[in-house]
Amino acid sequence: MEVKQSTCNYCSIGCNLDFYVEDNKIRKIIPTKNHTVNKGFCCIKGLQLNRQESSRRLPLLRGEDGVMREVSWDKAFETFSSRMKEIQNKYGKESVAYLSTAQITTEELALLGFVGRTYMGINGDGNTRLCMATAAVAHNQSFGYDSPPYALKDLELSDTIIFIGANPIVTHPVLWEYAVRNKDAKIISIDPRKSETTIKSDIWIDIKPKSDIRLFYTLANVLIEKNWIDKEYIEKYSEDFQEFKEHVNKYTLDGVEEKTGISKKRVLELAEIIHKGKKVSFWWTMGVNQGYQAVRTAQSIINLAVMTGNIGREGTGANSITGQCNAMGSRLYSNTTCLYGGRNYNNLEDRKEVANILDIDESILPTKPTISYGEIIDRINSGEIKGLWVIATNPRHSSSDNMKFAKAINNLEFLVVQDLYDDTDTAQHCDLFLPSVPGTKKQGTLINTERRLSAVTPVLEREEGELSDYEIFLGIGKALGIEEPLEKWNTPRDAFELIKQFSKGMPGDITGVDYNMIVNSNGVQWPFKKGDRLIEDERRLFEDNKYYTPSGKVKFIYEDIMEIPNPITKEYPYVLNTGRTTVGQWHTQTRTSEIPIVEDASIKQAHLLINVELANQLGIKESDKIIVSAINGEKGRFIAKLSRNVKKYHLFAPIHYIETNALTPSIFDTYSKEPSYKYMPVNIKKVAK
Ligand SMILES: Nc1nc2c(c(=O)[nH]1)N[C@H]1C(S)=C(S)[C@@H](COP(=O)(O)OP(=O)(O)OC[C@H]3O[C@@H](n4cnc5c(=O)[nH]c(N)nc54)[C@H](O)[C@@H]3O)O[C@H]1N2
Ligand SMILES: Nc1nc2c(c(=O)[nH]1)N[C@H]1C(S)=C(S)[C@@H](COP(=O)(O)OP(=O)(O)OC[C@H]3O[C@@H](n4cnc5c(=O)[nH]c(N)nc54)[C@H](O)[C@@H]3O)O[C@H]1N2
Ligand code: SF4
Ligand SMILES: [Mo]
Repeated sequence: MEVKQSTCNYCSIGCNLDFYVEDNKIRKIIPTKNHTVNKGFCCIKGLQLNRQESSRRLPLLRGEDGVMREVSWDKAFETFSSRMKEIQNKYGKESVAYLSTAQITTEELALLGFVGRTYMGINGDGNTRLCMATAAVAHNQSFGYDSPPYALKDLELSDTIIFIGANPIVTHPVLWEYAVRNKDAKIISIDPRKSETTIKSDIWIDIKPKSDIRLFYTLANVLIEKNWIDKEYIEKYSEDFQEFKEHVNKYTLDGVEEKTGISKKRVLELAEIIHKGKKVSFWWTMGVNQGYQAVRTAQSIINLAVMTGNIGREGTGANSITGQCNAMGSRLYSNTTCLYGGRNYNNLEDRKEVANILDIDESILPTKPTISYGEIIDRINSGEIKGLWVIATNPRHSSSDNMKFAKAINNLEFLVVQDLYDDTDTAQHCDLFLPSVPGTKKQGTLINTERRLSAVTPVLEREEGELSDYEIFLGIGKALGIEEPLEKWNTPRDAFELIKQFSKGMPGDITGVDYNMIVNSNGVQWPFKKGDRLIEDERRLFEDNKYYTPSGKVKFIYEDIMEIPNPITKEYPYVLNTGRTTVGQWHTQTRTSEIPIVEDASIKQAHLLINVELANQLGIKESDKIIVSAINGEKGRFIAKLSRNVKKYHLFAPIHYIETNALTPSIFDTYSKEPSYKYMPVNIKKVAK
């Protein structure tokens, strides 16, 4: 049997797996032994990647009778091109847009950004906006570049690990293993819900939802008052600390309990734990990123790490954990929110350099970042956008306030969906369906949560007619008439070479990475410049205390705390929280519902965790049918699951069911435009029998 090593394309850990292949079938999958990242461990999703198969080989086109019929790839590309051009000619260039993903390879994202943003001249945003936009903006503003600073190994080296709005036991099980291997560390989990991770932590800080920023400003104030700060570090390597100090002065211990639910005593204890820790690391995910004041909350964590000197050393860091397999590839190389490589659309030098590399005229590069995911949906509903291309994401299910997307579908003249499956909640409504092969038949690069480039290697041969997303983008590009400029993009390997050139001189410089270095290997973290030698397998940033800001210093960034924009009311007295619930289920379940062992263990219907006491008060029993109504006017049917792990005022719905996002708000962070998925006033009612 042949054995081929490749990278799992579900979550951002980027586990490496050995695929045992015979007769073009995957017979067995085993986590790669001794791999730096997953050390012979992985989760159920990686072990079942053999189940991932496209539902069809050829595209489907909706006929005038409304029926979808198979067509040739040539016909599909030609139809895409003519329909999109027709719409652009009639309503203007920006009447077409795309929504993409962080679940395809970096090479594919770069090519999509070239065809879509540069040549079609359209807006295109990724589901990364729903996920990592907050961390990206926080990093850019504070560090001067979108740069998660850590190595996963820092979890093993830390003496105090603080998880904030992160549930890695469910969402990043391999990352949790790093924390578990560290027998000496104190683990603290800050989450309004008693999650799987808080149960296993030493301390649960049961914070009121969306009050993290208040807790962190108060902690900063206490640490300053007690002189528990690293003055030398602050003075030498940071800027704007004085102003920050004055800012947090007003966030005293008085009132902290009312705002955060955490008593003065516990805040003091937490301050002392941070002070006494020699290597304190902070790890945050969606409980922070998805909020109306999320960027400033993320920065309040960065500020704590910097002021206590817990950054740039082993076991420390203000560390944002990414979500999807290629969040970092999408953030830096999709040509959507920044020009390739984290460059600036307005910087003439950057523009010239990228145009040179691509051998095109600088003037055809986009001149500004894309409008956001939410704005694209709004513009469909206002009639400005008429053509939409959806790639490897399922917005009918996953977008916030998702009935808005349902309405948008009706407003579109042409909807194209490019996915593995033709029956996703979004694909069911499309006019043209473009099937891509799964990751097991692709070649390219993923960039994991610790900035590690790792190869996706085709473990299976493709059958006749099967195309990868890369080839679909090429096919579309050629049908649009982009011939010569695409000659530089013939293969994913060509794209990889272009990506390397985009990175030159940037903080994420990878000019020293030869593609062969990331195949059958431990991968390579960025930066890795030409001439660099791989001495250490696991590296963190800022060990030299130099940041990527113009001054070279890390910036203290802060702001007055906002009032909750959608507070609870008498009519909607409970807060709805949402998130992941099982290791086996992945987002909208299109992929993981293929896995029998996951299906057998999953609850089939949308359900809601309700505090036992509250349920008693409302006369709701286990598995009763209930109606949840939200302040946006939407309603949904759920099954009640009684739990002692949620507070009385707080309800929790898994995101894996389409009903949940009918109830999430159209409220976004000011700077990142990431949706505030985890806070929505709702009410519940038992369905009369
Ligand atoms: N099995 C599985 N794994 C996954 C995924 C999946 O779908 N399934 N998705 C992947 C992706 S793309 C992502 S982005 C990650 C997400 O990974 P996580 O962020 O770990 O997952 P979530 O469940 O969305 O949210 C984490 C926690 O935030 C808490 N929270 C809610 N509001 C607040 C608040 O105001 N403050 C604080 N401190 N906490 C709050 C929730 O109660 C929840 O326990 O998971 C990745 N891994
Ligand atoms: N209420 C609530 N909603 C949320 C969140 C939350 O915490 N709460 N989290 C948000 C976050 S962080 C995220 S990341 C989003 C995720 O939301 P989505 O991106 O909509 O979720 P997925 O189910 O992963 O959808 C990915 C799609 O890509 C397809 N696909 C997989 N591989 C490939 C490929 O190689 N090529 C192509 N063409 N298609 C492929 C899959 O079949 C699937 O249909 O959900 C967001 N929605
Ligand atoms: S989903 Fe994440 S943890 Fe599970 S095997 Fe894949 S990369 Fe590893
Ligand atoms: Mo995500």
